[in-house]
Amino acid sequence: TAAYETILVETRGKVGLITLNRPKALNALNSQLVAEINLALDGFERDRGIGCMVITGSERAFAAGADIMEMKDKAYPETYLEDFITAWDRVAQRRKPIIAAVAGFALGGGCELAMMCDFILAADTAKFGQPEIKLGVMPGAGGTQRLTRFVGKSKAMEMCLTGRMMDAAEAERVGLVSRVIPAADLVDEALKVAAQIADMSMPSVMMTKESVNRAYETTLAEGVRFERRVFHAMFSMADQKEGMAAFADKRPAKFSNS
Ligand code: CO8
Repeated sequence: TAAYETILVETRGKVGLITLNRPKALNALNSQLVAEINLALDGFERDRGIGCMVITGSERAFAAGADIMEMKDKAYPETYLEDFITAWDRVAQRRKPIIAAVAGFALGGGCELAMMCDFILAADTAKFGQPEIKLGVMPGAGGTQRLTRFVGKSKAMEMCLTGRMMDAAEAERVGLVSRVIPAADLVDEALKVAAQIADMSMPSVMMTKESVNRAYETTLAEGVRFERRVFHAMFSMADQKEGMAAFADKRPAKFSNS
């Protein structure tokens, strides 16, 4: 069991829960925290008993961005040589689903981390923004790309150029978050949704995630072809037989992940 210093890592049944835990810096994402998230996700991905992960922060902040203190004195060759930020991409490359449960500030790298997850559940207190422009830089962990795909050019451009924050209601209206939940219920609701996903056939869940993500990587025709190949392949799975037999028998399905 690894000793984590910047996050809390728990399992709740078939769900892996990661709570960002640098309260004094509003969960600013330093390199240690990103490394620890990756380590925790590595463990959950290896664990056959885990079917879904949740990443959350505190009531006040999901994460107020990359750690400005850590990066302010970096020079260009250093950022290039250490491949600054590239480790973050590993969150987006995971095969099992990850839900971001966001309360309070999700700014800069915090907003980018939430967007790397598969969907975002927002507390009514959530505030999203890409304020890097105010620091004399710009988003560096996918913000200019992912925010634009979520909310369209006009709103993404305005937010990245001005640093304006979006509240939870606006974020839901424009499709950045899937749902808004009263802050007091956020983590319980995220764990409930994650448990629901973890009870499905895990190969079906992972293939579904892979297929939805294809929509962002290829043309419609190629994406639909990819989906059809995967769909046909599912008829080789015991879980397809079980899921459909259970429906016919009017009983709950019991999936074996095979
Ligand atoms: N980095 C480091 N420390 C931070 C950060 C941060 N991003 N955000 C807040 N803190 C610290 C503050 O310095 C303060 O520390 P201290 O108590 O020691 O002075 C503590 O957290 C509490 O913050 P505030 O006192 O400022 O709290 P307020 O409630 O007054 O304000 C805000 C809250 C509005 C969230 C404010 O803290 C703020 O504007 N924070 C910075 C937000 C920001 O600019 N984020 C973008 C960062 S840049 C970025 O993410 C680039 C991404 C590139 C990819 C990632 C590369 C690794």
